[in-house]
Amino acid sequence: MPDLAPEEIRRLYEQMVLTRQFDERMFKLQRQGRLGTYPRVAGQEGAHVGAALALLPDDWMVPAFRETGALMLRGVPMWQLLQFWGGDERGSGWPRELRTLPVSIPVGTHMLHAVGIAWAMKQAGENVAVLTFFGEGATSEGDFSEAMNMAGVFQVPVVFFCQNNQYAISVPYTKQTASPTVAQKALAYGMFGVQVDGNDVFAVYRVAKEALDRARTGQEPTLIEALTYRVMDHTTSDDARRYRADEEVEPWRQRDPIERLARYMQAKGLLDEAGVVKVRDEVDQKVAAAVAAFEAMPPPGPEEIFKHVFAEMTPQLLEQQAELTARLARRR
Ligand SMILES: Cc1ncc(C[n+]2csc(CCOP(=O)(O)OP(=O)(O)O)c2C)c(N)n1
Ligand SMILES: [Mg+2]
Repeated sequence: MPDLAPEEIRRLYEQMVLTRQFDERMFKLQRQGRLGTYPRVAGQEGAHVGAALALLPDDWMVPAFRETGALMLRGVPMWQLLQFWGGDERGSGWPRELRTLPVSIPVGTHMLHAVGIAWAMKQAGENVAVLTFFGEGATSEGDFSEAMNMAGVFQVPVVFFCQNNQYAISVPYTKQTASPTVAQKALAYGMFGVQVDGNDVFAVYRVAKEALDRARTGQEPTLIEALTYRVMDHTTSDDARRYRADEEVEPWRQRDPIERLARYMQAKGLLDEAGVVKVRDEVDQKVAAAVAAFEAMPPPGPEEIFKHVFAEMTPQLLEQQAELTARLARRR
């Protein structure tokens, strides 16, 4: 057991339930046509929330796309995540002080950014660590190899956190790699690799904390493989029943990380039936408030298309922007 006070365990539980219910709501909103494609995280909260819990405020987080709970724990507002998955560019503009990069849809490319940030932090003499998330499928990308290699050679304070959920869309682990584990890939790059039960939030928190401490104090990178399972479809555009049987999924549902945490807390007298209902109701209200805030926001104006594309706009684009703004002003 890691060193967590009862109050911290209760907050962790609330955070995981919040992640689950928000994820569920995102799915429903997508089905109502109010959001775009969304990758569900249900069943993987133990892995990514547990890891993000070990971050300190000055550390950096570089996510992939299946870490909704980690982003929320880091302080990204729910309304902004709704904006992002609703296709609104403003949804990735979260506060810079969160030291959290935007969602990366391109598989694996962000791992290089994580190494770059870690290297920069080392150069600057800042004792902070970088935590980057990715799936097991991403470890077959060249970017993974380049990022791992550079981190090993330059000994930068980065923690590579793989949520091995057994699938990359329809491709199962055994068709993805001949390596028996993801963790052992660390060896080839001269770094420490560790495998952990990704549905045990305490175990994840402990290994992530150890790795982040090692990064901060010893400037050593680590690869963590959290074993978990994608109980849902790949995204809302997928139907996993077309390539896997219910019998395969069911045992993983039994290992649900939130249920496991709740059972532990009940055994320790930290949670009872009334507590479960209370948390669910409070979380429901938070999610409802976030959805209401999201829906009350006016859509971005057409002139917004010029933003977030170039660091410095070209003279021609500036001219086009002025023209469009003038035309819109005339119409309004
Ligand atoms: C560079 C790139 N190639 C392909 C895709 C299409 N794609 C999206 S998710 C995905 C599978 C990713 O699997 P994994 O890394 O295991 O993450 P998971 O979806 O299981 O969380 C693929 C191939 C993409 N987004 N980017
Ligand atoms: Mg995967």
